[in-house]
Amino acid sequence: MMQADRPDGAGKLDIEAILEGLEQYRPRRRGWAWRTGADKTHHAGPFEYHEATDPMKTGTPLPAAAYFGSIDPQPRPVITTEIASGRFEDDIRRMRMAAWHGADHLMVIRTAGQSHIDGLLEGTPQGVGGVPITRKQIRAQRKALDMIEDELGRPLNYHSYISGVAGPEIAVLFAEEGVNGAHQDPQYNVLYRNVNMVRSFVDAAEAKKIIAWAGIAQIDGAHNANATAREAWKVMPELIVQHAINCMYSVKAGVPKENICLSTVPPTAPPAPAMRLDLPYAVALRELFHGYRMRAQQNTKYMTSSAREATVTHTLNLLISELTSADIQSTITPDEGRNVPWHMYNVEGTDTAKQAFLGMDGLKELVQLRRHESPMKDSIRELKERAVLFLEEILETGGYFKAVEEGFFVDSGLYPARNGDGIARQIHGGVSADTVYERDLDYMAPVTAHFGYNNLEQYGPEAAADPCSLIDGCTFEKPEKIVYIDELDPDDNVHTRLAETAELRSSTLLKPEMEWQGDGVVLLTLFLPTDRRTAEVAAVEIGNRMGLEEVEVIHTEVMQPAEGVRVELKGRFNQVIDTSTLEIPPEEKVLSHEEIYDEIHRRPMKLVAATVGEDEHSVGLREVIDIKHGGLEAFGIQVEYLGTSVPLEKLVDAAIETNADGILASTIISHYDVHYKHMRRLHELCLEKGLRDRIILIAGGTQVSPELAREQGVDRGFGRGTTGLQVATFLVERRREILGGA
Ligand code: Z98
Repeated sequence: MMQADRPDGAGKLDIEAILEGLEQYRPRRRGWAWRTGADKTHHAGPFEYHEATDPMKTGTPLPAAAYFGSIDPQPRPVITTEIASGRFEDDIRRMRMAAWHGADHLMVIRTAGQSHIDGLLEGTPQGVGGVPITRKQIRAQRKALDMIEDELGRPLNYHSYISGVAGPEIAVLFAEEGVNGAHQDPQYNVLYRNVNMVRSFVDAAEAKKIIAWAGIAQIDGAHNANATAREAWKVMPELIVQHAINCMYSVKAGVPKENICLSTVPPTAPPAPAMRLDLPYAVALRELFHGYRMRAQQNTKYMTSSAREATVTHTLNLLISELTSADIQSTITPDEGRNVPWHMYNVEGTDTAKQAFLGMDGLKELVQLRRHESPMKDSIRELKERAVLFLEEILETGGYFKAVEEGFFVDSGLYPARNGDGIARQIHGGVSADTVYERDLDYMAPVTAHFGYNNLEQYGPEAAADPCSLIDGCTFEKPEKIVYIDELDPDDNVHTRLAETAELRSSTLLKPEMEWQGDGVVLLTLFLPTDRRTAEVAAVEIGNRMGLEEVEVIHTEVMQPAEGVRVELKGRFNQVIDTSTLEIPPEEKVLSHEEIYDEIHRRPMKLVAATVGEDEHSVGLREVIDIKHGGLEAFGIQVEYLGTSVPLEKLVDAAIETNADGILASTIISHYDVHYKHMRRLHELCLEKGLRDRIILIAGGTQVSPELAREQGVDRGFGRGTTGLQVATFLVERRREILGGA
């Protein structure tokens, strides 16, 4: 397998060491970081890039980079990965893997609906139903990301959600701990988490003040309407309205436009004619929300358990992102459709985005959107009109709260049509209803980034401008005032979890994992020539018989109803392998294609080749010679192919006549070790003719053992599966030994 060749990471992250001294750890910067260098033309290997950004110091290039000198150019948009394992200590390692592939926006999504939590949590409990985000987790992850930033030479944005009735407290926590991006949208709370609408908007104003102070980039929640509505492509006008409400509310609370990111989502997916529906929508958003940023998320509404299908939808979505210059590209991973939030899918999603953007570099110089011609023109105009009418109707109805009471939102009708299936909430209903009070006249809060009335005048102009000067700074200015609580629960915490897997980090024991260290999870792909239902049950039986535990079918796909089904299984391999007991042969080194090619062009090489004795099997030899699959010809090596069943004497004479550098003798038949006898004879003939010390002898064949071949006197034997690159490498290196020099 070819793998792009880059320096290895400097050892594994030491998770235990990261957890030490967290009490004193302070984030080293605040605020969001965009990629730099987008204004320059970049060069990588043989190519010029028109839409790239500054490269990283190291990283893991795309697989095909192996053909282009292991280049790893970085596209223009920030690339997001969502980490969802629920164990922050394992997520740290996953963040590093994704960041090495090019993700610079690490979004931590809790496995619990954190919006349901009405206060800050301390420690790192696993809890019931998942892990919420806590100060300890944030601090540990921010610390790890600071280390990974140094490794890569690029800032990494850390992100989570400011939602629920604890939203303002969470915002404070995020500002204190150097979180760089956050979802914040009061409409999300109202519609999906049934938080009281008045409370939600008041809280949002305070949270947004803090977001503004901390330079956090904000992502809204409009896309959730698409994910929730029954006929999701019909909610486009509403999506525009939701974006508009959160954008304007945020601007009024003081968040700069360039930190407000619309959470855009292409509303539909194939087999719908997705591009015709989704592209005009994306263009309309760009035009309406001039000056704001676009965070493009992949469509998740129409995602099944097929990773292939999800990847194609993602790629089509990336084309829209390219054409409309998305600023942040989310790579919600194909695992969404089948609930397997595994390391490799974070990396795959990141690579899909990087690959597609690099492949489309400069596309907009080549193609133009037919913006002002039908049907695009009409679609855009129609969408804008519907959205504006929607906003007007909200005003006529008596405002946003009234509209929510009347179920205007997440209705599956294409506005102005309504299906009456929207989400309706009541002004005095929901979580924390009627908990908003007008402030008393003497209300005073000595805090930074405070929203609303604050009776400070009596303390003079300095206090009015900087309320927390009254208490000698609050935790934003004086982080030493933060009360850091490590762990509260002696049993349910990160140290007990790590103790269970300590051996896997400190010994030669190895266990497969997909999500958490030592989980033992493996994925198997099978084809079963039967119907779907039988295949599902049979696959589990096969997994059980293979010794896997907790076997589960995670995907089936009918190839043909009677002929068979593709099944993907997950299960647990609950054993450890001790790598110290493995016999690991040294990896065969090959020279790069370029090095061989250059050398052959400086110092041409000629060979004669044939199948020898009575042997008519020429396919393997021809494959090694022919240019088609990267054989010797591909490097410029000249090969005189003499045919099949060629007597050894004739082969040696031909080598002498043509002044060849080497002989390739292919010998498949192995009865009575005839193949080895041929090799010995070949060696002897060359000795007799006095050319053995200057000719390279290579014997190949399916039954050839390299060691036994050497014993017969040839320079090298090649067995089954040999490639042209391996043979060319040997030829070049052997000739260097004979003639000297490189
Ligand atoms: C995304 N893949 O946006 P809970 N606030 C907003 C949200 O959109 C979300 C939450 C809070 C999606 C992730 N979004 C889904 C505006 C969630 C999360 O209630 O704790 O799950 O809040 O990238």
